[in-house]
Amino acid sequence: MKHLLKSVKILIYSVLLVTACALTVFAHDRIDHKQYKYHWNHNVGQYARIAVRKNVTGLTSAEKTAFVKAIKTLKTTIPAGSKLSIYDQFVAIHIGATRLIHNHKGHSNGSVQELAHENAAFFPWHREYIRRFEQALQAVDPTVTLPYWDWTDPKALDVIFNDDFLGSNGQGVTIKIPNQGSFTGGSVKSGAFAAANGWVMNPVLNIDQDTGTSLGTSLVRFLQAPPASDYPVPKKDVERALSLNNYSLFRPALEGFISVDEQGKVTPGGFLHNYIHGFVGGVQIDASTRPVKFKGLGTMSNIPSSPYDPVFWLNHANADRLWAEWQENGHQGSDFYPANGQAYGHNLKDLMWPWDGGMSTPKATALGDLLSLLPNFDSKDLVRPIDVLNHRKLGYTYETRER
Ligand SMILES: [Cu+2]
Repeated sequence: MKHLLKSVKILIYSVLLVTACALTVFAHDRIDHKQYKYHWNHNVGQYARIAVRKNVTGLTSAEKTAFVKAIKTLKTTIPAGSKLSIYDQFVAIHIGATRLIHNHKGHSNGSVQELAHENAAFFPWHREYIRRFEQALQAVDPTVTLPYWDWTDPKALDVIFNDDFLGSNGQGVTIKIPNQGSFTGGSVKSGAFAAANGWVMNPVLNIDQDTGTSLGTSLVRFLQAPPASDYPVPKKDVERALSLNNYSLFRPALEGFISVDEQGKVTPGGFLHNYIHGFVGGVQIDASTRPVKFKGLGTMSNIPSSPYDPVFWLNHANADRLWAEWQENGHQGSDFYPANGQAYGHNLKDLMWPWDGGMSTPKATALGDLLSLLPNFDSKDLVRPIDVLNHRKLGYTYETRER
């Protein structure tokens, strides 16, 4: 039974992840949102201080309040000429990155490509993306940094999913899972991220990639519904991923598409970062069909619009922290990132949309043209994986890297 459950888990997460990521990016080279101004520069000397990202379980209640307040400010601040708030622009960027069409010579075959997931650029793209989000938060409140969710920390659940922070599980929907019982989820009804308290998602951005239909305007969670119910993640699972020396194995292991045992045997599935998406959002299995069908239930399970659940930033800060740890533990620099042989955008010196000077464009969704919702990207705001290999040069670090 345990084995069966494990393979089901694996299948679920495979499906979940393939459909899960999308993004839209905007140039942050210089953003002027009336009272909030910030300037992006890769030169760390531009910053008065280095941002230290902390374990979420170590935040004071004042720090938690400041983080939530800064997020809510981005959600309600609409830059001049924009149809979207700053927060919604970040969501749109994530969606766009999951569905790019390349415009430039030699790559313009019209097919839709994933930039931010399922390939090498998963780590560098998200490093740049969440750092820009952190800077947007700091433009509101300079004391805020992104907390990380250490998946092996048993205390993290109570801290994160609490009405004094990111809100609790969703309510109002009961799902019956064969042999497991009944589980509750639905829209989040209390705390700062309830619709009633102003956390209303853009229905055109919150779209189900499979059906092309809108997933609505409320944050939805099915926390800890089987099969993604085990917590905490065993420390040995993380350590095993960190012990892999080859980026081409380390990346899919930590992103969570495979696990690799001590003998080097690879098992496909949904682990670590991917598992956490399903753990919060919930996934459903229809075992009566062949092949078995899997369906994401909540916001975190729909990868493209998953940044609408603020826990997204904590999950990705942890993935980034573990990449930084791996890098500083003997895998530093460009020798540990693929120079070539990957799809465009994923090689060491490829440009990553939206910081690519117009080389790629996100494909329109069934609900509309994403690009028309996004700001113009500065043609001089260019970022390649090689530019972000050293996180310290981006002006931040993790408390676990400073001990
Ligand atoms: Cu993710």
